[in-house]
Amino acid sequence: SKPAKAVRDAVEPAKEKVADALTPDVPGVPGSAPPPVDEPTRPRDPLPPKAEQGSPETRTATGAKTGAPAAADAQQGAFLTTSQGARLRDTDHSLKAGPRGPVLLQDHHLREKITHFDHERIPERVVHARGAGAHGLFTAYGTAEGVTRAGFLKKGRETPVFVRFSTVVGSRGSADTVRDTRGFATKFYTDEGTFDLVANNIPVFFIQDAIKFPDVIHAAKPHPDREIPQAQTAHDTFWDFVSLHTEAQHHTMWTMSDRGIPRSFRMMEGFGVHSFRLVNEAGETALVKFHWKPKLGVHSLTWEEAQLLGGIDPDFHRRDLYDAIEAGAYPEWELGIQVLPDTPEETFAGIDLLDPTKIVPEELAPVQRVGRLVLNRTPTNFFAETEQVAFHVGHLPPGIDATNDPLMQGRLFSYIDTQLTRLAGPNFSQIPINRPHADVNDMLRDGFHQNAVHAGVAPYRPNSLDGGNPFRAGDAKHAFVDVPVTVSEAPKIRANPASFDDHYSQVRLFWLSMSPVEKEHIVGAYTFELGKCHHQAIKERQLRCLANIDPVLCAQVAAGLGLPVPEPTEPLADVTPSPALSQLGREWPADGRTIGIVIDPEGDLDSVDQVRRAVFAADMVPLLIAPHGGMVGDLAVQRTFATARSVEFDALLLAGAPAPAPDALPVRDAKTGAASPVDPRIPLLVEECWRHAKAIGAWGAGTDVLEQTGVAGGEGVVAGGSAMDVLTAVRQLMATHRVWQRFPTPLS
Ligand code: HDE
Repeated sequence: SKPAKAVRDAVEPAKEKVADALTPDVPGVPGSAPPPVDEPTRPRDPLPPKAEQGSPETRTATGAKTGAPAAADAQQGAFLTTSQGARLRDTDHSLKAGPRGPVLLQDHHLREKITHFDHERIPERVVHARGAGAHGLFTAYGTAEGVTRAGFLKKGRETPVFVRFSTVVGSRGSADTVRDTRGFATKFYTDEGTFDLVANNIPVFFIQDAIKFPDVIHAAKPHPDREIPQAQTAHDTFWDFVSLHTEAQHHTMWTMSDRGIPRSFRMMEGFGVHSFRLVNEAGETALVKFHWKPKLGVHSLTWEEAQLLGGIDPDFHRRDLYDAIEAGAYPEWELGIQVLPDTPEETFAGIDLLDPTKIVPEELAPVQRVGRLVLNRTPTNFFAETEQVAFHVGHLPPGIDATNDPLMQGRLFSYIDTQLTRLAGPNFSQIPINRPHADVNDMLRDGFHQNAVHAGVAPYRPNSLDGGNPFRAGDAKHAFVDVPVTVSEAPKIRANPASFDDHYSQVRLFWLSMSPVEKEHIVGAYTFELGKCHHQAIKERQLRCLANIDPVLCAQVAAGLGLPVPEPTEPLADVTPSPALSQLGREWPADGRTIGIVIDPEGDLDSVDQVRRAVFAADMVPLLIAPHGGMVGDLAVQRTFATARSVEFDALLLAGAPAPAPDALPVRDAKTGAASPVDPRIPLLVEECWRHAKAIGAWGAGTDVLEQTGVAGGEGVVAGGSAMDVLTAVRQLMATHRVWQRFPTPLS
């Protein structure tokens, strides 16, 4: 078809330049040349390379580079080429024997294009398949210098990082807001070698020994026969496993708590789980637990929000991360360490530091802040970066070492092993996102996907041919030295230490540390998940586990399931709660939060504009919701009544009571049956925001909507006064994340 006139005119000046690249009609075959330029835009100079494309190339002893110049990167030039750089005239038609004839085998471009496409997918991660990543910068405070000689923790040192957040159970295309543990893996590109802190948002794990990892994951993944449910723990095999392996009860309760449904990656803590061993310049060691503390606090969705989002916006967490970074509301965390003495027993306050199902309460060992992480750049290409990034617990710089935690020991083997398959061969450390920023001078050679052009003839040492290179580094040259921990004389044995048998005390500690409303959510989660199980024996077995944790919890869940309350089989542990575990009771900045503002095109738009600017100025995101898209006066509309849903807002403002669209069904007052004068989707917004305990504010005609929906005068509902007064009050309410008083609960 002929290009539209506007497009033709726009590309006209480019014709001359492009004409050189075109061949004329094949003699005797009229119309064999493509029509004069039918491209919608004109050729332009190559884009400047993106920052990460300038990341260090793989270096070798002699400094040989990987080869291709940066300008060879895809989609950087004006003309389409084959993978070999030959310019293409046509990529839309196969080479055929005549216009109606069969396709010729010689059509190399067709074969190259389709073959490459056929191989575009790689295996997804066996766990943590669904993820989102971002680049950032870590700046050290210097407060860890006494306990570790790691250079990146020295005062003021800045280290580039890449972080990948993930769910554990679901496939790559599963929803973000499912109830699950979240991964929080950070790659520090330090100048002493890469450090990967492969963490989760839950500080304990399901199992104590890596040999059981395939078992717990088989149990959590969809059933092998029907491959359902996707990304859920609410099914028989999961609960069969955790009720039979009572060491899993601690992690399971964290997953059933609000931690299992985070509001945002930006509002999650991260935990290294295992104890690590730090070593300082003097060779002294300490055991530490790593923590990430989010600037915005730890906050969660409600279960109903999480479920709604699974349908309305399955990419909710991914979108939230990218939107925040692109809006300049850079997510921030502080890295913290709990420093614990490295004694021969490897225990602290009676807690076995090698047991990954145990925490050390912050009240017993405070988290000392050692640096700040800011995520400030979204990936350029999801596959190249987020999908191909490969973390490994064994990527440790000098000054940080592993411990004998049997879970950690298994992880030290597993990550590189799975990546050999996932990234097809042993050279994935040469993929740009995985390239260390420290000089690499290894003697690893050849293999699939070898990108380096290694010079030299002697990849062995000692040698006398390559000038003796490479030499071994000593301590003074920042070598990694394994801490010479004494291994006790003990028989080889497949057994755990006796302290690993305590499966309930810290679960009770967690439960008792929760506020009443958090407890109610936990009861609701157990009741929902066990209610989805079909096997009676599994529900009863899990109730017996709950009986060993707390009688109130057990009785509440049993009541919901309609089952008798079992007797505990172990005495209830005598524990001291840890207030630090609760998400409530503090105030946090509301940076990057989203406020929905319902506007009436016929109403007072000046106050809307004023509020919108004030929301921006407070580093939050205002989204205007109107009956139709496009512009309302000078204001751009971001959501219409058709596209807005309460779950994407942290608070709601009503600047008017817009009339229903002429074709909308009337909404009726439940008591009087009278038709509502506002669009029916506005009461839905208000009711959901009320139910999810979000701050609601209204001024002018907007207050009529509050009256109509019956929420006027309720907790956390601000009405009347000027638009700016309402905004100020709503912002104050947002500091506690939700209006918790709306959830009266009998639990305490
Ligand atoms: Fe992992 N884990 N894991 N894990 N893990 C993987 O490595 C494994 C564990 C964690 O965004 C895999 O490259 C074993 C604890 C994160 O790319 C695999 C055991 C913690 C990620 C693997 C554990 C984690 C993974 C799958 C028990 C928190 C995603 C793909 C012994 C401290 C990293 C891959 C990313 C990924 C093994 C337990 C965190 C199979 C054997 C505990 C955040 O190697």
